[in-house]
Amino acid sequence: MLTEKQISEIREHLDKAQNPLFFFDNDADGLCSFLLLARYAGKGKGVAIKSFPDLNQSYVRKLYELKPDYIFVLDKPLISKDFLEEARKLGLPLVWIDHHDVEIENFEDISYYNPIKQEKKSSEPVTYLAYRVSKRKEDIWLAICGCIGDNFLPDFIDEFAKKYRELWKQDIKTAFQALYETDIGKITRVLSFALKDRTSNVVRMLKFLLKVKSPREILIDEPKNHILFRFNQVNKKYQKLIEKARNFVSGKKLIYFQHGGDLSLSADIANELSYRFPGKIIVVAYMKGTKANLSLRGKGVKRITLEAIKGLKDATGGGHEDATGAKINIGDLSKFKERIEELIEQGF
Ligand SMILES: [Mn+2]
Repeated sequence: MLTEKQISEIREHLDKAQNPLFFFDNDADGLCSFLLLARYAGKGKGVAIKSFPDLNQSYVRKLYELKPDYIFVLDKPLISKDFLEEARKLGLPLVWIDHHDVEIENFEDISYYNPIKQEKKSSEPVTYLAYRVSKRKEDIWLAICGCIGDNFLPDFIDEFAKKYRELWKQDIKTAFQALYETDIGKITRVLSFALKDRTSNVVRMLKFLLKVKSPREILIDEPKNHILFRFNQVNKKYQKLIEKARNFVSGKKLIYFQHGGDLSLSADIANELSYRFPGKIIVVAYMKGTKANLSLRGKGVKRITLEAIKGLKDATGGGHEDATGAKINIGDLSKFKERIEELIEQGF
């Protein structure tokens, strides 16, 4: 948990910035963190980060294009050296808010906030921290979206449920239950899928979401609602993949599924499988070019992930205790899968 002092420091940075640029992870938590902070500040631009695992050098050009006076990086565990150097060269203050369990170098000129540094068991998503910073009650629904998208049910859930009864259901006990069974969950999935669109459409979506007054607007089924239109497009592909993935469920503890195509849906598929099939270890691979992007879910899956990528060439991986991502060469995929099977067998 960040202290009140840290929260007000972040607020001060936002107040000071004239033209902040927010780089955020390309998922519901990243997006909602950005929206909460930018809606509070009433200024600034957002860029979704598609590079993995780090915010890489390809984003340097955004600094020249958008000419910010402040950089905020949200929900991203790593920033490449080149990017940091460039930000430094331009004299831009950098505020980095994250919640992944990573060791990062201590740079004096970077304001780094991560609740895990105080308390290993901390698991609040960045959205939760951003909501503590912004404290805008009218944005509570965005705070809920970012939190449940990251499998976290925040302490202000009852307040939300009271205010938006029609977006909630009785007897919701877990974050993922909310994600898959309620209308606020559907809104979260809409936001997440709408990020998987052409850059120009994403920019348009961000503009809309910076202004939108009510969550209900997102679910209005009309032609000009491009966000919902995109969701329905992606969701069609997604549902087919989920159906396929279900065929790989067996008596074994591991559910392994891989897919290709133009859209990476591995994190979304892995999340839903982990909800539908509790107690399993889930591995979903998205194959693109020579690389496989992996999403893993399950109890203690971080240890398994790190062990399984050991020694594989150019492999990276990490994340949270029970939810990780990794990137490996496709040539190593079958070895990786074998290792995972062995590790599960050994009760690693
Ligand atoms: Mn994220």
